[in-house]
Amino acid sequence: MMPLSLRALALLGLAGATAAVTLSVANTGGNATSPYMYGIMFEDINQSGDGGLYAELIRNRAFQNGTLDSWSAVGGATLTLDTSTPLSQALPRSVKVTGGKGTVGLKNPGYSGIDVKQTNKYSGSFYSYGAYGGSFTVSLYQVQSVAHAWTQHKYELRPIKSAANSNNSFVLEFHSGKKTEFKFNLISLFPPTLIRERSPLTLRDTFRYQTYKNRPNGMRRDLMEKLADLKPSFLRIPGGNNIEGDFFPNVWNWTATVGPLTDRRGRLGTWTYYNTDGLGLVEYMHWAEDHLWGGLDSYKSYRLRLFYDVIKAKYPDIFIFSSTAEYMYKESGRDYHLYTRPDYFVSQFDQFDRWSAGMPIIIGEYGTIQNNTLTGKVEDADWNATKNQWSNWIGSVAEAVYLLGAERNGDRIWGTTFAPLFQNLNSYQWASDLIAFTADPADTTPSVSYPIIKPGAKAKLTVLSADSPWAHNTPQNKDVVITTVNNEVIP
Ligand SMILES: *[C@@H]1O[C@H](CO)[C@@H](O)[C@H](O)[C@H]1NC(C)=O
Ligand SMILES: *[C@@H]1O[C@H](CO)[C@@H](O)[C@H](O)[C@H]1NC(C)=O
Ligand SMILES: *[C@@H]1O[C@H](CO)[C@@H](O)[C@H](O)[C@H]1NC(C)=O
Ligand SMILES: *[C@@H]1O[C@H](CO)[C@@H](O)[C@H](O)[C@H]1NC(C)=O
Ligand SMILES: *[C@@H]1O[C@H](CO)[C@@H](O)[C@H](O)[C@H]1NC(C)=O
Ligand SMILES: *[C@@H]1O[C@H](CO)[C@@H](O)[C@H](O)[C@H]1NC(C)=O
Ligand SMILES: CC(=O)N[C@H]1CO[C@H](CO)[C@@H](O)[C@@H]1O
Repeated sequence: MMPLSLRALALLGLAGATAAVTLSVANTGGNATSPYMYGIMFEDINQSGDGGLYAELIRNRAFQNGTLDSWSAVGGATLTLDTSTPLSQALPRSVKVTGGKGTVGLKNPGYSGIDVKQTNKYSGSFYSYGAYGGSFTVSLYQVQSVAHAWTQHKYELRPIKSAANSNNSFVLEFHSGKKTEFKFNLISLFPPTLIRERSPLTLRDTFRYQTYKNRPNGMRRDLMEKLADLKPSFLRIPGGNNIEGDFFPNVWNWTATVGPLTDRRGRLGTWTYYNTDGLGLVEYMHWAEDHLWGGLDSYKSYRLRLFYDVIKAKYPDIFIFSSTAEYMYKESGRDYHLYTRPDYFVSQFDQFDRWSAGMPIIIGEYGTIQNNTLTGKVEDADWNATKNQWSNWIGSVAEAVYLLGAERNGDRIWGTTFAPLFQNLNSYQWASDLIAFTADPADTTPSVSYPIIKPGAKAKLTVLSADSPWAHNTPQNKDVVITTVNNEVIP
């Protein structure tokens, strides 16, 4: 852990030569800070899970929402949804390909495209039903597809050249012959396995864009590396509103998100689209193992009372946070959210000083969503007005001030997570977000709120001493100039 003095120097810069801050730092006394201060919050909103972090490249791979959305026919064939021969109980629908002449098949554009580079090697699989002795061209290989059973086929793809951009589709084709009916399900494609690239200049090898830690059914490597770089101390999953669904049968039900993909029926999430649940509890647990040394389980509070006693009786070590700041039950912690304007964040620097001590609070969602008012009046966000599309420095620095106000209340604040985590630039409802991305990893870009979190998360304070510039006893009228110091080139 970095001692306070170094950290203070890293965060406190001088605004030119106009303001000087003299720090004298005592290394005794002071209040302990929370070891969990900087975490991450993930919610599948606007394709940040399916189509984002979850590395599956095929959209609507198993027709879970009951439509053929994203699929189109090739070679004059007809595509229909078929339920006569379920692949499994969880995946009852498949696509039936009929008619057409010569080479027929089906096509999928992925989630706003598929990144195709010559150096990549992809791996995938699909199930087929129907007698066939020919070859499918996804890659060339002989298949043994049989008449009255589902057969799984695994394949690898190695592009012969790179595409100009990531607006590419996946096509699965075969020769129609006399066969008039053929079914497919769980048509899946994952990013390359291991890619080694040698730089012609440095002759150094780099490995890139396989699934993170090379896990099957894994996560996008570029996005996970951005998260790992934050050294988060906890992970808040799976939401956000998305844990609830919009009505009861659609709640996130972890038991339906484990097991082989053929057992995952998926569900309609809160943010208008179907969640495949390929990114399920098992995958979340791997994620937690990868990044964390502490853990957090978050449950919706409307059933807090019901859940609390049952969970605590069985798992006394689990600490339970309710998902609202208004409601608390027994020893539960609270989850407080603030999406607002820069000046309002700054005005709330002392917000938690006024809350009672010893109540663990997670600031489970925060972020600047609008600019300051034109009149200069300090106002909270206007939920009727549009949100900023991008974060900006005024907002991010204001968030830093707010975080320092939280950090100095280590007896109240357990941890903080910026939200939302990801912005899929081809499809988003909420801005601004921490990390923007598209199908092409070269587009992955952290927002200016990212370097705000990184130094704090990397060099966690253990004790906030009495003479820290953001300790409680700092006179409110004393000028403290806070500038962010960012010596890193953020790609
Ligand atoms: C299925 O998904 C597509 C695209 O995500 C959407 O347009 C359609 O409304 C969904 N249909 C149902 C029945 O959920
Ligand atoms: C992607 O390609 C499709 C046609 O395959 C085209 O309609 C669409 O405009 C393209 N999108 C972009 C962003 O280039
Ligand atoms: C959750 O999923 C399991 C397994 O699919 C099922 O048995 C159970 O009824 C579901 N619970 C709810 C509340 O939907
Ligand atoms: C908010 O401020 C940023 C940075 O000054 C500016 O680029 C953006 O246009 C502003 N947004 C609105 C909605 O005024
Ligand atoms: C937002 O809109 C609602 C209903 O349209 C209205 O009642 C409310 O006063 C508006 N809020 C602001 C801040 O304008
Ligand atoms: C330590 O916490 C107490 C209680 O919140 C507060 O009164 C005191 O000023 C804090 N000390 C520092 C150095 O922040
Ligand atoms: C799939 C999905 O939720 N798409 C939404 C993402 O955000 C855009 C912009 O707000 C909406 O138009 C889409 O419906």
